[in-house]
Amino acid sequence: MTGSFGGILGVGGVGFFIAPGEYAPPDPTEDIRIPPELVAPRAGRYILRVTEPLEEVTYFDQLHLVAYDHPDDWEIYPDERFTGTPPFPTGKPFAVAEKIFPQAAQNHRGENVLDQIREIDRRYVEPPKDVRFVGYADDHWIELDFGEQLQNLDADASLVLYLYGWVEYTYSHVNYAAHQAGITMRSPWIEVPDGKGGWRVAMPEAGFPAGLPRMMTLDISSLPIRQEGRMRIRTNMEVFWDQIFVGENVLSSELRVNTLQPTVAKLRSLGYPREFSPDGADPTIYDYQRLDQGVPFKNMTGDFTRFGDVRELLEKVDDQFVIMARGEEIALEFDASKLPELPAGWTRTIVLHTDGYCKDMDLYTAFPDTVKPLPYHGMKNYPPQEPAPNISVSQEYQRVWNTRRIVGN
Ligand SMILES: [Ca+2]
Ligand SMILES: [Ca+2]
Ligand SMILES: [Ca+2]
Repeated sequence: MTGSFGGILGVGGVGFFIAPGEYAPPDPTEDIRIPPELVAPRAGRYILRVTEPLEEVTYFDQLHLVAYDHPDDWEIYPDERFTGTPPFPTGKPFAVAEKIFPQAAQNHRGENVLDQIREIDRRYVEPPKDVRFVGYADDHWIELDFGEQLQNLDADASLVLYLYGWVEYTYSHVNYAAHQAGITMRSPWIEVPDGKGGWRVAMPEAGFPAGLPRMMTLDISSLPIRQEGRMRIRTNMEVFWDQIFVGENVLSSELRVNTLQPTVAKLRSLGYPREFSPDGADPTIYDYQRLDQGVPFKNMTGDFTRFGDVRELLEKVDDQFVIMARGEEIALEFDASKLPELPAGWTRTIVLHTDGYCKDMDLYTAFPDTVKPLPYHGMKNYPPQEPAPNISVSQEYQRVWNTRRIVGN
């Protein structure tokens, strides 16, 4: 079976305009659980394609699979979400055995939305969009009531909130315009009852799903919700919630973890997978089987990584990147036979671990027309204010690998 799931390294965006003189700090790592139906090995190999269909440059520093072997009544999801500021999520696994769904859910207009958040089915709790600014919405919330279900949970067990959804990303130039209009984006936060019939902020930064549909996770052990079981998730972002539940983290030392480095990693030209909607709903899905070649995108000027075997560049985090342009892909294969046999009653969850950055060509993004300046892990933010350490190593890497000059238009 083939299929696509989208949007890696949204968290590693560099030069993204927040306010004049202020750019969002990138989080270079992302751990993405690959939907089990998409990752069944074929002839003993996991085969993946990492594509770049957007008008941007991607800098991949590291890329491998992590195989989590566990009892088959667990589901594993990494600690992942988009947070605007550090500390960034750890990427470590959470395990859920019993999903606890809200008994009631309503939106900011008081409408019952329980049905929309029960299943992952592209039926969402939808935001009241602000039509002037892509990615922005009016202040809104979803109110969840778990009833008494959380009261009898082990008081020491950590509690995790699972939110499956997606966001309409905004752009640097939209942030600029919104800033001019006096509007500030506020990413989701969590409120709990204040004991006086109102609500108070209990977690000012909850994060959001990093782009196209995926599960974000959030440790809410510290939230005072076990007694009353009520909380609100509130924001003015254009975010769509598809499924929401909580679960105790049942992870134990039983978990077995193995890492698989790619046996094949080839950088090459691809084209642009066509977008479609199977049901008329957003977001569209990329169809890898139907490619367009001519897309009226601009080019970023700079030295990109030469085509061919790039395994060496993806092995470790060393600021030596696969620098990839739009319309290109990395074709990856992993040898599944290197993994141990699964005990009876166990299953395997595959997570793609990536480390790197990306940069778009928006007019208000920092250095939107050039591959340089190259990001590096020690930088405080982008654009880096100091030159990268080990400049001679970096120059040698660039001389050897980045021999494919593209000139912008
Ligand atoms: Ca991360
Ligand atoms: Ca590297
Ligand atoms: Ca749904």
